[in-house]
Amino acid sequence: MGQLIKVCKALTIAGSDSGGGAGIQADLKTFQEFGVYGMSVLTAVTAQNTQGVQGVYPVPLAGLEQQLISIGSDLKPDAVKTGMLFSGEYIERTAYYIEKFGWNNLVVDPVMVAKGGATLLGNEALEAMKKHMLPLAKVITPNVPEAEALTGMEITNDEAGREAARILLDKGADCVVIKGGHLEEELVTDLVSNGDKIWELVDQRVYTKNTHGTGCTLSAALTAELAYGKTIESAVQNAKNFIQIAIAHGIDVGSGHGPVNHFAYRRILHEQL
Ligand code: PXL
Repeated sequence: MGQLIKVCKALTIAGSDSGGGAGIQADLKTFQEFGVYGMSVLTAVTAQNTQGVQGVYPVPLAGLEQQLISIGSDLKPDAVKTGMLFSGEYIERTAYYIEKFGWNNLVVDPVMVAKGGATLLGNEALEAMKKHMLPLAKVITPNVPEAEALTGMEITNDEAGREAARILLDKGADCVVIKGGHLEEELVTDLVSNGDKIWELVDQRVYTKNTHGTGCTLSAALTAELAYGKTIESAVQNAKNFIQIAIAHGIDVGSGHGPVNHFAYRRILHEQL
């Protein structure tokens, strides 16, 4: 049998989470749920479970570069996302190849700290993120602490969020999604701005400890939607719907923060959960 439909392809450039909830595991699971062919370039391996991060082991720089070249010289991703990039040097090299291969359907999830506080990006890397990665981004998806780190301003209310979004657009991203999950309000409001307009995605907060992989999963869903050629407006809304259901049906494994449920959306749509 031949190919039934046009296959869309998405690439994640990120770290591995041995626990399976975040990082490339979350990204590939999410791509699969959206019916998108997933590819991965690993930056680092983390030893991790629901209790936290026990170790971070970067892939040698030459290995990172060769993976990028292997993908770029053969497979043409329709959309690309970055997650944990480990260091300023890794960011600079990754940005170089993203630009070289013309991967302009790019979602940058500026991952800095894991839940529980483990550092996934060195402090020195902040400047590299601003200088090399933000100008290439179609969408950047910081949470509030990440948006604060990238803008140098405190974000405690809607007004400040809008100002931070403006600053991030000025740094070169085409669209900014500032995720409101860290603000501890009853309604979670994500602020989206593309320069022409600002809008909000609002949903009920789900009170659960099983939220591991939330950021990775949202940005992977967004990437999958962009791989299909969806507009930013519908891509961010569909990604939000996907993550809301994934959080609401979080998986209670391990003794710490369990992962969000990557298959919940499909099972709710098509089957019983
Ligand atoms: O959610 C951020 C994140 C990204 N990438 C990897 C992670 C985590 C959080 O734990 O482990 C590999």
